[in-house]
Amino acid sequence: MNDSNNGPKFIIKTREDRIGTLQFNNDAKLNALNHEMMQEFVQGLLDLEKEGVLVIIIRARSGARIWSAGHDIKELPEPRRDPLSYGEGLETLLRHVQDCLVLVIAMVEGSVWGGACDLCCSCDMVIAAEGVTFAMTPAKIGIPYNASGLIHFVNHVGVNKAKEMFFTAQPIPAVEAVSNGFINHVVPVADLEKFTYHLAETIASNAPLAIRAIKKQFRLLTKGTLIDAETAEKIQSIRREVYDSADYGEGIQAFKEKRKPHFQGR
Ligand code: YXS
Repeated sequence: MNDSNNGPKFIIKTREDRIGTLQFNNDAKLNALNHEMMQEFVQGLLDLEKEGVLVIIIRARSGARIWSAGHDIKELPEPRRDPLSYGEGLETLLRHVQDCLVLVIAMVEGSVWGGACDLCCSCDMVIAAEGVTFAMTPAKIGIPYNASGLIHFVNHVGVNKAKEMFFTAQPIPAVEAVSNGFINHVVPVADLEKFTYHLAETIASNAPLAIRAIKKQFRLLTKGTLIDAETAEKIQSIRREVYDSADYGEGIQAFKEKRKPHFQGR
């Protein structure tokens, strides 16, 4: 935790000239994204924007075994409440990253789980150290994920690879992630920081207004295909059946009790 008693507890915000850095600071819980941490993260993005940085780098501490274990499972809502609704912490965080006026780069060391993979997808670029893995695990826990999240993955890796990530919930290695377009570069861990900050400086040396306008256009163009109201309602009812189910509660309970879940399909 940060020393100062009233500063952020779970995020370390630093700035060097035009490059800002937000570092996860929740090692005891493998940088699992709890609500307080996500709020601090969003505040850090907004503060760095106000301070006039041109690029923000998101990272864990150097040498981290796990970059982030994803959403804090113990803070997921009880059954009958959408765990990924528009106003929930993770969704709000992902939109802030995508709507941030400056470029956001994920610098990844260690393994990445669940919603933290979507956080990487929501960044403008991802630079990973060799040995990094990405595991998309909602199906392991019983979570129906959500449409905007699925679009992130389809945009990055295409429908087939996105299905494989979600249906198997297995970690994919960085070398595969870079070949299918999920990440931009894989570098030796010793070069990760130098490579990422050099890339950030290169971007920061270009025209900020043009970069901002291009980022905004990418955001609008990658929101996914327009769907009619009925389809939107159908998607919501498909998802509701899952987070209303006994399986959803069982997945979370099994994690808390450190045992394999027994899904009944109801
Ligand atoms: O037992 P203690 O109290 O020491 O705590 C343990 C874990 O409970 C805790 N921890 C977490 N707590 C809350 N939320 C998490 N996501 C989370 N992950 C870990 O950290 C302490 C050490 O964990 P442990 O003993 O399992 O460490 P390990 O080295 O044996 O295994 C590391 C992992 C990451 C492989 C393992 O912890 C794990 O599988 N964690 C869950 C990863 C995951 O499925 N994340 C997705 C969360 S849900 C989410 O992000 C979205 C809603 S969704 O699913 O839709 O994508």
